[in-house]
Amino acid sequence: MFYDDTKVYLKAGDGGNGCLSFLRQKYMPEGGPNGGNGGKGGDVLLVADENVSDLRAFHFKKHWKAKNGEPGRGSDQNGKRGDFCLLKLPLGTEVRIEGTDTPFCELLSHGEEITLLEGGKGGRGNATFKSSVNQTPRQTTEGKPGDEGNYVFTLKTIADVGLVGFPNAGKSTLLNVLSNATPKVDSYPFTTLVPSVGVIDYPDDFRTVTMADVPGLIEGAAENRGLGHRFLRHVERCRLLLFLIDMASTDGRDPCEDFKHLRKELSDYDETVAEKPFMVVGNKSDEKVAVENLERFKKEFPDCDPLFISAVLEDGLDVVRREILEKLS
Ligand SMILES: Nc1nc2c(ncn2[C@@H]2O[C@H](COP(=O)(O)OP(=O)(O)OP(=O)(O)O)[C@@H](O)[C@H]2O)c(=O)[nH]1
Ligand SMILES: [Mg+2]
Repeated sequence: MFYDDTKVYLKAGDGGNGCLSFLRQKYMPEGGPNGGNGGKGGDVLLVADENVSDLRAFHFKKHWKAKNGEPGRGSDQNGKRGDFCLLKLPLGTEVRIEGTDTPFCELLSHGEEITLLEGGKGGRGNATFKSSVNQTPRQTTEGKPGDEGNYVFTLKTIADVGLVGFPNAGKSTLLNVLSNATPKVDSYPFTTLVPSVGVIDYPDDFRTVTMADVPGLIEGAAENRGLGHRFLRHVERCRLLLFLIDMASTDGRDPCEDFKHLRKELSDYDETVAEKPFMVVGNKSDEKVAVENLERFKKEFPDCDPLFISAVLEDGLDVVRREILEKLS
């Protein structure tokens, strides 16, 4: 299983109460006030960690609390600060307050840290109330409660290019031959169930580009057919979409219809995703029927200018690599 969204309840620590105390020593009947302050409650911190791949930790444990500050004690001892609670989140996590639509914050680069909830302030001990007119104050204050709230974490993969296509179009095969990633390839639909990201190396340009393989889309994904379209959140951050079209009519499908359906599913999901820059690549050029289909496709979508490749034979990949770089720069 891959966990890419979850709800959590988070609570920062309460501040410790201030202490009411007076010095009591032999031969010092009038010892002054010596109640210490309460410690501050621990904060709830979020940190982006590249070693965390999904949100499973928060799926199985939904309540996370930082420690309370300790109360102050006599002899002017201040209470200890409460320990913070540090949540390690995968890169690309978006944090929302439950019930709101706008992201509260997002964690994009390794090591980025955010204080989400502040621990409550510690209360004042009576020693702090001592003044020239009040030598024996009996006042103290209570510690303040720590912030709390219900939050939604959503993981949105970070990659430059997102692969979009029907199941079995060859998306994983293409990522395998273009990048260092090794997603599973097989002839049944929905082989890919979790997004994976590969790095495409351009040694001559001293550059790398990241590409995300996401599960296949089908017509009606917006109405939850197939795996639904929730996986499209993993192309939301991509700057370029690569539509991979099966030109060999595998499973009796039609490449022109496929392309129309893919575009419609994207619009149904989110107009801003549908309007992203894109390129079209026809796959399976090694199959006979692919050539005819390509011609038909070009006639139907004259502005598209699809590239034509065979991912298994690794034919035509150089042009794809070049076009990706051009479209990204
Ligand atoms: N003939 C031919 N078959 C290909 C080509 N590329 C991929 N295939 C085959 O198509 C099938 C599906 O390939 P995948 O890479 O798993 O397809 P996918 O788009 O990742 O599929 P899902 O993960 O199910 O969405 C496999 O049997 C591949 O061997 C190609 O260029 N030519
Ligand atoms: Mg796949």
